[in-house]
Amino acid sequence: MDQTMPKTESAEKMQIQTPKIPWQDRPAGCVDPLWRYDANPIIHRDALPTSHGVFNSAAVVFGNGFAGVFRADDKSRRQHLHVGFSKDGLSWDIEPDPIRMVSDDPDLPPHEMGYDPRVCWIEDRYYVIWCDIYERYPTIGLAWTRDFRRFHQMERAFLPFNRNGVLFPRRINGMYVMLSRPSDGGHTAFGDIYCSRSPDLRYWGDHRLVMKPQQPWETTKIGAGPVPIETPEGWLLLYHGVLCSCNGFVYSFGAALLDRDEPWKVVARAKPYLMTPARSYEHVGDVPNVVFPVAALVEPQTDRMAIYYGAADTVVCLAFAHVSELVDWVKANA
Ligand code: BMA
Repeated sequence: MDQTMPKTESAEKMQIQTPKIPWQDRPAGCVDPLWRYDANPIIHRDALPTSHGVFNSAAVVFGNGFAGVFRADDKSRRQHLHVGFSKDGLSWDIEPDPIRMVSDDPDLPPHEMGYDPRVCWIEDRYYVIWCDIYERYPTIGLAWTRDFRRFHQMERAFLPFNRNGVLFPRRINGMYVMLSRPSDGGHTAFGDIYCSRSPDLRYWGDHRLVMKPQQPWETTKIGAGPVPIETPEGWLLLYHGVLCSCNGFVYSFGAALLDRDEPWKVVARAKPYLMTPARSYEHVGDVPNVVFPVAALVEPQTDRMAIYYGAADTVVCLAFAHVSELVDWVKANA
């Protein structure tokens, strides 16, 4: 349940204090289950000297503060992963050079480009999962790290074409579990969320369909967002959904609850979206009309949740919610 502070032996020995996650109270008059940070965006497109844009990025608790893996597209429009650190989760130092992964296997085709990273603590280390560009085609890249300095590249989870791989933060009935979205090599005009299981994070099987688009706001395709959050009522999943308007794609996001033991089974799924592009920084940018949730920090003792989302494929933004209210909202709006 506690995703905010991995309880490693070394963390206990070092008496690391769990940092407070970013937070702002719900604004007066707001009746929505989720509200935006009033100083969005928190990371601007030119955060790096070489960046064309910084967006769709993941943050986790790390030591006394936070670490993140950021999507930064450079000025030749190559998509890179960069590591960053923060004391408060709001103001970030992002390394100017992309992450260089290491591997003991000389036969493993090296990671070169990738995007939309998620970061997940499982048992004793952090796993990074992203859309990897392998010989020009998208598939699911995986790596692990303990220190956000050395990233160990693992075998790619699937053949092309696949995107939006998201790991569950613990084994379920002994198996690692991943959500993903089979796709094509372009701006895919379809997409459902599938669940796969693995005994070792290398060989994946037991593929099951979880959800297909249902409502008009998500009618073109859907894909998992942040690492699912375990609640007594099921795994709380935020996911993006895409509508194809006469002016192109519109990316919103919604929420569902998945069964705790068999997470390919949907317990409840809200019909309305949770957030849709509605601020100028979500409407205007490289790709207009995109809100794309990638990470969620949770503070179980306060029920607080801070959601990192990319806006308009240009900047990183924050939104807030109470976990229990979101769960109630999903059930009430299913
Ligand atoms: C998807 C991915 C995301 C992006 C979105 C909207 O296919 O490329 O990174 O945010 O399109 O452009």
